[in-house]
Amino acid sequence: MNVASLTVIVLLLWTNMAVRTGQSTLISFHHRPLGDAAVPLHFQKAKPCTMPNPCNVTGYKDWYKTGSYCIKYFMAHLNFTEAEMQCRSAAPGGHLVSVHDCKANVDLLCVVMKYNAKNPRIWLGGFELFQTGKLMWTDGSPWNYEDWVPGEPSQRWTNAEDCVEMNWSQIGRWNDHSCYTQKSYVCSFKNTV
Ligand SMILES: *[C@@H]1O[C@H](CO)[C@@H](O)[C@H](O)[C@H]1NC(C)=O
Ligand SMILES: *[C@@H]1O[C@H](CO)[C@@H](O)[C@H](O)[C@H]1NC(C)=O
Ligand SMILES: CC(=O)N[C@H]1CO[C@H](CO)[C@@H](O)[C@@H]1O
Repeated sequence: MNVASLTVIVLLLWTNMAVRTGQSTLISFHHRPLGDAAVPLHFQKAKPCTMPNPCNVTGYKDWYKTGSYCIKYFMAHLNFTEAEMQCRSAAPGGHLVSVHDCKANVDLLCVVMKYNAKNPRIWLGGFELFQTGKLMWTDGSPWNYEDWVPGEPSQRWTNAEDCVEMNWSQIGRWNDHSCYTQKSYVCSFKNTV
């Protein structure tokens, strides 16, 4: 195989990967999270899970359907606000993902592990409202389910860690973390079909 065809194959692979993950730049593949890089990674095997079905909405068939939502993993590392803004432009009615039951949490984790099992920390759409201890979702849906790492959220009523991430320390569980840190994220929109 000559250099030219090898280059084409590498480019094709990359394009494919970029399309699959919704990436538009190469940079994010090398981007390390800021601030939380010191957390040791001990990879535990996620329990086998069944991938949710594709989202049956034209133009969003690379999203997955869980409950009444369609969700998609994005590998780029963004801070909480940027990630929410990106979700709003990714789909009509798009927001960072909200989670309302155990099944949805498992589906969500399954999608994340499929795309990035090595670094599965993601933003969820949860945040604490102005140090009140009250947690909300960016999509405005009710806060009616939670699955915290034991001992978390550790910074309620402070402004240190006001945003909710999944898979710090325990697979599939939630932690409050600084909204300024940059992580991958999952977007969702309500599938009315
Ligand atoms: C997907 O949507 C189309 C059009 O709304 C419908 O005809 C089809 O049965 C749906 N497929 C699945 C698997 O739900
Ligand atoms: C997120 O990043 C944007 C752009 O760099 C910055 O303007 C904003 O203040 C940041 N917000 C948070 C919460 O980190
Ligand atoms: C990046 C990260 O925190 N990954 C964690 C995901 O969950 C596993 C299982 O508990 C942890 O070991 C990883 O540290």
